Amino acid sequence: MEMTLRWYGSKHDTVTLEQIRQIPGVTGVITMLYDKQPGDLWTQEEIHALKEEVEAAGLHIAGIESVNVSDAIKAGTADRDKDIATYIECLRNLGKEDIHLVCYNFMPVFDWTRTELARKRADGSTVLAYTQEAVDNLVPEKMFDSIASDMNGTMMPGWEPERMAKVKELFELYKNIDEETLFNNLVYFLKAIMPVCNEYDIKMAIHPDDPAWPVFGLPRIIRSEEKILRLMNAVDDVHNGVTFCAGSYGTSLKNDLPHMIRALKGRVHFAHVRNLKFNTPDDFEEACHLSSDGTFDMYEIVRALYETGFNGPIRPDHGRMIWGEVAMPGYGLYDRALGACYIEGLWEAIEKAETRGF
Ligand code: DNO
Repeated sequence: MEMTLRWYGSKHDTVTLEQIRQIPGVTGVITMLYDKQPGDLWTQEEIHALKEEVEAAGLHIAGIESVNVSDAIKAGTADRDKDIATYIECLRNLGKEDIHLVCYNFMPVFDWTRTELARKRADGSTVLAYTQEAVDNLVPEKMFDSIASDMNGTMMPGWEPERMAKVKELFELYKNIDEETLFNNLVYFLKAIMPVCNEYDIKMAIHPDDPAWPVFGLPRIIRSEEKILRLMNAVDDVHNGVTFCAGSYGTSLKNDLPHMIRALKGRVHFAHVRNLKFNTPDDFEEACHLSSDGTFDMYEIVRALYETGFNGPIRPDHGRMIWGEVAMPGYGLYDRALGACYIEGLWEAIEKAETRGF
């Protein structure tokens, strides 16, 4: 595995490449062209410039999160083939720049959904949190306003103001799309892009729906072992793979995370490792990465990755806001750096126990 950190680019991130380089064990970043809208072309020159900037800081691009998929592709409208052609061009340009991992999601309208971005915990840190009750009491158009004020002056991924201005229109677009149609649209998209992925050895890694159930009546299809395996079988190519996001699949306590990792052996290309603390099954908050602080057994999650031969990038995921840091909620430096070291410690202990035979 390679330890990495997500970085939003020098224009948007409060964390610098120089700081990332000093986190023990971190050698790569997961990044993107943050100003691109879904459906935009990423030129080779733009990708090259980003790559040079990262490499000048002594790091490398370990993967892209995300080349976002347009609503035309997700909803299967008349424009989808045009957008797929552009997506293929983006992949080709990434491949030419020697980038071989692309994370994406297939969630309609909203990317990940949290109802609080700064819930205060007993130790004074603040974290992202979710309660089903809050979602049930909110009209979808107000969702953006309700979180915009907590973004600490940053732009949250998946919550770009341009997109949110069109929320009503987007809901209209998905009015007649059920889970089966969305699934078929995803398969259509994957089948169309597999040739370029094979040509350039680009591993596509779908991010699960977060939370792992339908919100605001929108269909959500990547949320359980059964559903993700169905997708793996529908397009049975190693380039059709998975971002195993523990915190997203883990929102449903029915998901047995280590079991899922084992079931997906060979298809997990990227891992987001983080912990959640459930107060009730409908109310959870994002803990620090340690097992003892949350609900998941992080040792078992890392062990399942190790035992299935996972050799892609891992990134610590959302961190708490601690030590007075002001950053994009979930994406500050300090707590994610602590998370990276903790995961590295687990990995080293598991690896040494395995190779030394105790
Ligand atoms: C949130 C992230 C997601 C993720 C996308 C992948 O913090 O995990 O926004 O990057 O769903 O496309």
